[in-house]
Amino acid sequence: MIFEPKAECQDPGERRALQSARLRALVARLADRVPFYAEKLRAAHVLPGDIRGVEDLPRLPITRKTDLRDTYPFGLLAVPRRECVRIHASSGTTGRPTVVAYSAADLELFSTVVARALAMAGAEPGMLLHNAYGYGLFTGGLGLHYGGEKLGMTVVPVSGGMTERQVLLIEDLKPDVLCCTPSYALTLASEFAKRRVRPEDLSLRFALHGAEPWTDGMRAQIDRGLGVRCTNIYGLSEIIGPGVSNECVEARNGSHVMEDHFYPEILDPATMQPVEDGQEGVLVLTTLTKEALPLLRYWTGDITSLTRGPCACGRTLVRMALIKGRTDDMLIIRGVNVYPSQVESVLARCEELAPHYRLVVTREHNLDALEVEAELDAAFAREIVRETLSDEIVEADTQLQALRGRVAHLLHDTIGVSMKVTLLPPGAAPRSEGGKLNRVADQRPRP
Ligand code: DLL
Repeated sequence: MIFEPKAECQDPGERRALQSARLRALVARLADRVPFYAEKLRAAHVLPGDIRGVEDLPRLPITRKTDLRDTYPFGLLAVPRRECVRIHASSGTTGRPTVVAYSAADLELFSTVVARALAMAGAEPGMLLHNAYGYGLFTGGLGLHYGGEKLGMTVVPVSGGMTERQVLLIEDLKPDVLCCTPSYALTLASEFAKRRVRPEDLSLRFALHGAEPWTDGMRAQIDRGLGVRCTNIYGLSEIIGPGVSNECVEARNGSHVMEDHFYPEILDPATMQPVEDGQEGVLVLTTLTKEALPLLRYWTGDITSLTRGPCACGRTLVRMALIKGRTDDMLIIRGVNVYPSQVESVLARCEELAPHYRLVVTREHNLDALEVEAELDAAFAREIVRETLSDEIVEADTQLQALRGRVAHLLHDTIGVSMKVTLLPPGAAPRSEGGKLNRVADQRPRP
């Protein structure tokens, strides 16, 4: 089902006219209400009346996370703080969180775009939603909650963590739809496997995963492990939270961006110029309709590409590829750019490995070195142990060595840099306990 067919299936030319009108109004409002932007526009020699439409976006200044930090907590608001009805925040890796604020109209927009996302993922009014995103300052829990209610679903506000209770509620309440981080979906799948609950006996049919990068390899594991057809949900607090884009369950071939509200551009990080459709670069988003905290050309740091054209679901909204990583995730290993998601895709091709791993970055003689700790698949490990017990230790060891060599070879061939591969016993790699999972241990000395 399509939640807002008129907007989601609009003729692209008509939509562009709407986006342009909204952009003109936005620039005028920012110049008028937000001193930070008034100053930025002046410095860029742009008068609000100069902007004809989205084709003029490259003339407008970029907004970065540091701008939000520098004006912390409420310096970028375009309405008085008392007109805001909710605050969220995203915890950065260091220092203060980034604080964002919503007017009543913004919350309405938030639940509308999440309702659209849920419908894209296969959800329908009357279905039961098991919401395992964290409630609180994080936008995931409350975002999916109000979106689910808006679509007409029955929402179970479980929040993250306490896996025992999650599993019990899924077995007893029989939800149709699950939402949580992809890494936590794997935790839930292995908990069901431990209890010998077969995926086909679970009530779940659809699942929305996001808030952290994942790959098609992980998607296959989740589909199989939970008996669902899962889709990608993308978003960030600064823009609204979840619901900036979502894959449709029909095609699962790129996430439809709610581009009538959030205008996407892809920029080459070296030249800062827009790239062609299909080319990778950094996603930059402009909020076309937000009231309290509108942002011009926000640099997400997320690497993806855009595709236009007809989609099996009938929507005309532009699609973005799965996020490859963030510019600040990128590791430079002996001159080669490596994203954790590339390593993950390679590991997913080896059936002797589980979808759990850790990357350890160290520095030796001024060169970065990458060690991949890949966890053995439990069934494969059992097989090896059986062989060991039957006095075929040499054989088992040879198998492991061969596997290590094959994985290292595959990584080198695909990514173009050699990495040390260590095999971990089942259960040894970090698991998600509900929130975002950090799979990279950076042990390089701090500059
Ligand atoms: O993670 C919002 C969200 C909640 C999205 C629930 C999806 C589901 P922040 O905490 O502000 O907001 O983190 C935003 O997380 O810039 C990306 O780097 C990453 N991210 C979010 N969704 C995805 C995704 C929420 N589907 C940051 N794939 C973003 C890859 C994602 N990375």
